[in-house]
Amino acid sequence: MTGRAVLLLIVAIGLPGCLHAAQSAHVEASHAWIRLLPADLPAGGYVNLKNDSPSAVVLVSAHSDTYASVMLHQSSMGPGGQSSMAMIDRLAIPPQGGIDLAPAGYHLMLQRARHPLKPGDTVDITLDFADGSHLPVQFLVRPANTVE
Ligand SMILES: [Cu+2]
Repeated sequence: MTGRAVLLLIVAIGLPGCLHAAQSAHVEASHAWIRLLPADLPAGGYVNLKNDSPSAVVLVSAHSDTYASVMLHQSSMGPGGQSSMAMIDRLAIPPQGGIDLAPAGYHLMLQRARHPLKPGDTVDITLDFADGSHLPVQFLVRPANTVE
């Protein structure tokens, strides 16, 4: 079987689970990962998002069966060089453009894991957009000292 055939097969098998919600046709997610922190510390979720449509797509929330709380956050550097973060309620992905959720910038703040996680695990997180569409994304759990 060629690589392309395998990919098509995976897509075909994956489809039935998505039929209950309109899947975003225009946003593509890649490089999705979670920085796992010790104990019960909140973990950061990162992903590169690309929008191939002629209009902006707005990310408004995300949810997961694995975490009781998933929030959109933005980290920023204060005047004293202190890093802080704030909740945001929308994040626009420009038309024919992209936005990266990455350390020290936009991220998903993941809190209260419902079961213990370890590096190498995968976590399903669904991104919710303002137009009512959703995008399920599989995030790879990576260790706290991961350098990006
Ligand atoms: Cu945060």
